[in-house]
Amino acid sequence: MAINLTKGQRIDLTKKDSSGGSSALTKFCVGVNWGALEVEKKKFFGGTKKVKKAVDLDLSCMMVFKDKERFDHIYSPEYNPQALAKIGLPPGKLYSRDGALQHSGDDRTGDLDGDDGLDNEIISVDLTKVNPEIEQIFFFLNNATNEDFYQIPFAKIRMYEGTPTKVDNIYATFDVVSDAQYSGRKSMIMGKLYRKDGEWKFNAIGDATTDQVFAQTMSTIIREYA
Ligand SMILES: [Ca+2]
Ligand SMILES: [Ca+2]
Repeated sequence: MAINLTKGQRIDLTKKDSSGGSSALTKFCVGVNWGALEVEKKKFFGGTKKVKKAVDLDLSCMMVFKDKERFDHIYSPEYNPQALAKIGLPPGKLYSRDGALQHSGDDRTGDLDGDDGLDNEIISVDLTKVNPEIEQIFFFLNNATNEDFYQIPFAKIRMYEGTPTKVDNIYATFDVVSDAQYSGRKSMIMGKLYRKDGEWKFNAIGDATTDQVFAQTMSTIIREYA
């Protein structure tokens, strides 16, 4: 049964097999599923009607090396490379340099017709391929549109075995928008994978930050979490 994560919870990445033993969870997906907004719009001849409004959440990832001076990143290649260069950031890409993590691509609307049960942005992880000098992998979420997380009808994070198009076994889930701390916030640090005594573990950080754009979230991670 899937673990229902609460903010700040730390878990081992082990799974029970059918014979009662346990093994390390090394290949899995981290996915985010979210819904578009429904807003009231004034009709021309009076009255209102409900219309859908796209919500563009961006799932990104930052990998921190042992020395905390070198990093690798996954964020949208659609972010303006000139604007990134001005603040010292490399262009976006959808994979990690070691090939261990791969992003499914930018979803810019969320579910327009209600919860489809599928994740809108997914990062596939293979811990066996992670560069041995990388010790922390942060997952974070930014809203590229204007709403705060609390207004979004649903936003759920989960870790599961399978592929971006096929969910085999849900390992852990984390419900983002049910918490009032997300009111007024457009950025959150979801959690981190980290090495401890040679084993990978996960910390469901779940902190909303006051950052407005993803680059600020990255510096918050380096400054306060790495
Ligand atoms: Ca997006
Ligand atoms: Ca969905």
